[in-house]
Amino acid sequence: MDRRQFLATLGAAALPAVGSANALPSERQLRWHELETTAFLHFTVNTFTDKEWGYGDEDPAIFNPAKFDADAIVTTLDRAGMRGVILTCKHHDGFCLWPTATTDHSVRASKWRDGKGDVVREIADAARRRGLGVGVYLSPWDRNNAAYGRPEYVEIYRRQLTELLTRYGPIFEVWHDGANGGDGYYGGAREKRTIDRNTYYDWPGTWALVRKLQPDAVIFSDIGPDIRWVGNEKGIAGDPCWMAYDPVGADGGMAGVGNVREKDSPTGTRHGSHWLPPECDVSIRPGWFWHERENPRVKTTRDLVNLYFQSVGRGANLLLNVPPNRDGLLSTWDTTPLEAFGRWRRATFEVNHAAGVPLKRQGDDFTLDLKRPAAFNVIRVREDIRQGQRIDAFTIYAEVDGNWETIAEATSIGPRRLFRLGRNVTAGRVRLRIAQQSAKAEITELALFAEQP
Ligand code: FUL
Repeated sequence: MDRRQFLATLGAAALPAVGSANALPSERQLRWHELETTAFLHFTVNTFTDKEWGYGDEDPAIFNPAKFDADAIVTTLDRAGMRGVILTCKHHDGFCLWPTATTDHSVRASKWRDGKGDVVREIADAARRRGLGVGVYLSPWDRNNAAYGRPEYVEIYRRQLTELLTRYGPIFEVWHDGANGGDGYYGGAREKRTIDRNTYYDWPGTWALVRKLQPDAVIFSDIGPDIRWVGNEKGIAGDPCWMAYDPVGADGGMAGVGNVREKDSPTGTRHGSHWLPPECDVSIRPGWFWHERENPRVKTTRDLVNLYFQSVGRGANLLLNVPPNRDGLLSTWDTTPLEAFGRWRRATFEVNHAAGVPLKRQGDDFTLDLKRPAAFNVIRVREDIRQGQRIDAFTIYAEVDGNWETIAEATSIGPRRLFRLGRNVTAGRVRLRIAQQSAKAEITELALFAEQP
């Protein structure tokens, strides 16, 4: 079964007719769009060895985050406005952060909590206590496992996934990265193992397992089937940003996980046949794991705000990585800009000057009549994505002192589009005019905010 055949098994809600110019989102994708920002936690033996990719021969005893506090971590993420948390349950080094029955290479063999701990459980419970979704990252590439490269490993991978999807309650997202194969420890073989990225893992079989165990979870990979990689690790979506995407492989052939022409991914495919919205994964630090030397290089609040506009502001979701340190806590280097980002968001989006004001439609014009002029410098627009992404171009005008001025102009909207005007506009009437659309579109929100410091 290839990707197209697999997608065909998902049913009508997830899949418009192949070749349709108007791909539609599934209910699980619609729920995901509402999250806007989620957090990534990269945490494993690498945190203790100062590596980004562990070889697979790490002694599990080194994993000992003595002050690990899932509630403290999740509280910070919540304050930053993150609505979900995706944990690296297993990275390429193969060390499992939960007591799996599939390998001895896990927290069970560590010193942490005398081998009785379970990082996945503690993060999942803490996330649920604060109302955040729980997601799992399970690296397909496993540099520890002796069976890697043989068919048995794919069965082990699925058993690991089954444990994660049956023991920890509802999972909102399952994340499969595209780094695959190469040299590793592999149970002591210490050799290079190459796999065929398109066939080895039988991804459709794994996705079917996820659907069976967690039907509400979205599945992320370079090619979906629900959420696509945005094609860069900078946290930046394309402009325009189309939710539909028909990926092709790096060489122009069939696409697969770890085999996609990434320059197409930020923008997607206008009139593509599948709704496959982008997720922008980026780390708050240069690396994905915590390294002391990178402490002074943590992104600033200003960087995070810019990223928010370049990802969420273009209709994508932002997946921001914040790596716990060797104590098992987030460092104040990270929590300070994160909490400030959260404050900025709450303050900026608290007052919508258009709240309660009807958005009147006349032809392709949507007008807000504020009665009393309001000052704003951020605009949020949404189109009704339940009927697909229909708008190709639009302009926003404001009536300032009796004159209509153009204040913003863009192409795609989708689930949302944010504008940072860079100046304050005081207007009594604001109008959005659709300049081009593939079918009659509906604007569901035109909101006006004043950015707070
Ligand atoms: C990639 C991995 O190789 C990186 O280490 C990181 O986990 C990133 C999110 O995905 O494929």
